[in-house]
Amino acid sequence: QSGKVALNFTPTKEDYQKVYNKIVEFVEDAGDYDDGSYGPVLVRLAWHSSGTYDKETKTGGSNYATMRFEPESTHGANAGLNVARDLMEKVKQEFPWISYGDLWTLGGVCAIQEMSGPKIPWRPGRIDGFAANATPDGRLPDATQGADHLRNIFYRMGFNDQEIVALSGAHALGRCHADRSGFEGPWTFSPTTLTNDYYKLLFDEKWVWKKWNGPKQLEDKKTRSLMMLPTDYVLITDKSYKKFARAYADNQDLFFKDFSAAVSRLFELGVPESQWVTSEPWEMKTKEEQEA
Ligand code: CCH
Repeated sequence: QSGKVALNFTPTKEDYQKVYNKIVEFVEDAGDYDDGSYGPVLVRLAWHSSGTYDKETKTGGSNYATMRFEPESTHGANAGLNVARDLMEKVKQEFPWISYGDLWTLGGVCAIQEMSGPKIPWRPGRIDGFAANATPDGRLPDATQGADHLRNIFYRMGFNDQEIVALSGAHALGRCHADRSGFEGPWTFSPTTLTNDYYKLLFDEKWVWKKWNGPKQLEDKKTRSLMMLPTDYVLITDKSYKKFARAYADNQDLFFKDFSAAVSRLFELGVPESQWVTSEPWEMKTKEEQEA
């Protein structure tokens, strides 16, 4: 699994594009899994591997891919991400020269772009670390909490309110699983396509507390088939968050632009400048662009 890989060549952008294309194959070959795509869970893996960053101590982040190690791999927040890590392991078998941090973040980039999202500028340079680099539990957000908790967590990574709201739009994708987080259900009607529907639904639907034995979550009164976490709902109750949520609900292009910038930065957290192989991040080509 770890061990040194003899680098008898310097990978180029084309080599990383080959990895990207292999990830596309695996994402699409999901059969009955969830909504027919591994895309959302790959986005969650990339985010949880990056979102442990602490700007004060400069620890955590995507550099060392420490989620490979216990106890980080078994932190409650990471429940279910073994699915995504196992999938990426298959890609790693074919491209043993790529670091896990580069592979996981490229997986997130690929998933977002292939699910109709914006281009996410990305560059390689992360290195594999050790179990000693693993981060303590509690660095990722707790969905049962409120606006101040989100600020504590995301300010620690170096993000502001606007970026918190933009990043949260990733919840247009995927769903909650009772056997992973305890929560249940998707946020939108199109969980494998990135849109600004997450913000639109927050404003347009009436959200009521779900009556069930699980953790506190909201459901849309009309269809009762969609969900919001307590931390999602604060985006329209907190005054500062709300103005950005409104702007993204009204303008998908603005959301895509801000989402792209924030995600690109998120995936680079914790990587020393000297490690990047290029000063300008790359735009990887989508499958569609290569077929055109
Ligand atoms: Fe998230 N997220 N997330 N999230 N998340 C969950 C699922 C996804 C929080 C809690 C949860 C971001 C921010 C937050 C995704 C991307 C992002 C789940 C369900 C919980 C709980 C897990 C399960 O049961 O499978 C909280 C709290 C925050 C606070 O801000 C950010 C930022 C991103 C990415 C930029 C994606 C995608 C999913 C769906 C995963 C899947 O398997 O479908």
